[in-house]
Amino acid sequence: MESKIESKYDCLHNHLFKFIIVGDSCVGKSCLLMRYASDQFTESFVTTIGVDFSVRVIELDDKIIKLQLWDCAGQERFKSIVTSYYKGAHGVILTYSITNRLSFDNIKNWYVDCKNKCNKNVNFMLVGTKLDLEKNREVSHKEGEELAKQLGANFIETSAKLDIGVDIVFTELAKLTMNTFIIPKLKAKEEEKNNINLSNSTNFSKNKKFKCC
Ligand SMILES: Nc1nc2c(ncn2[C@@H]2O[C@H](COP(=O)(O)OP(=O)(O)OP(=O)(O)O)[C@@H](O)[C@H]2O)c(=O)[nH]1
Ligand SMILES: [Mg+2]
Repeated sequence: MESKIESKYDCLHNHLFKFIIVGDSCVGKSCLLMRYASDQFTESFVTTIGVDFSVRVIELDDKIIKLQLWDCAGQERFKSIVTSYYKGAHGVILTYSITNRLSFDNIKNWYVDCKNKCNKNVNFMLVGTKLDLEKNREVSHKEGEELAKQLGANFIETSAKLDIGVDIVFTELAKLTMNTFIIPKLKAKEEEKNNINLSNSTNFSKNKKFKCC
């Protein structure tokens, strides 16, 4: 019964995007996802074992997009399991906590890992979490912006606790994915169709001329 419902639900989307969320342990990856997927937040810390998975369906440019969201554990001991989930990702959410300098310094390592193992055209969002803890800030907004520029990523600071900027992370990444992976394919298909029509009409006029003579 459950699989029937799932397969019916699967038919309802136009596109499926796979996003992974990576970064050091305790930066707030699971909380970001929990806020986005089920509008909840918890103060207690339960470290992710391996990977967790959520789904959210959104509408973008009149299309239904199913977002497959993979929450990757930040702890080093899960690294080899986690990296096996990078394959096929359309988007990467690189997370650090604005209250933790080391998590920011480690972003470059997460970036290199993903760059090596993900799709060639994968898009990156750099996300500074725990914006509500301004008094404990160790990484300035400007530093975040500069790193994002270096990595060719979009940048935003968020608070899962106060629900600030969370939706933007995912909708921006979905828009980037649409522009990188979907629109070029649709344009190529359209061009191919036009070329076929054009060559058909040329053949038709050639044939016509032949008959007349
Ligand atoms: N104040 C505040 N705390 C947050 C926020 N997001 C997460 N936290 C807290 O940070 C801790 C770690 O959050 P998680 O989301 O479990 O961290 P994680 O990055 O998934 O960690 P791993 O699963 O070990 O990789 C928890 O105690 C959360 O309550 C936030 O926006 N503001
Ligand atoms: Mg987690």
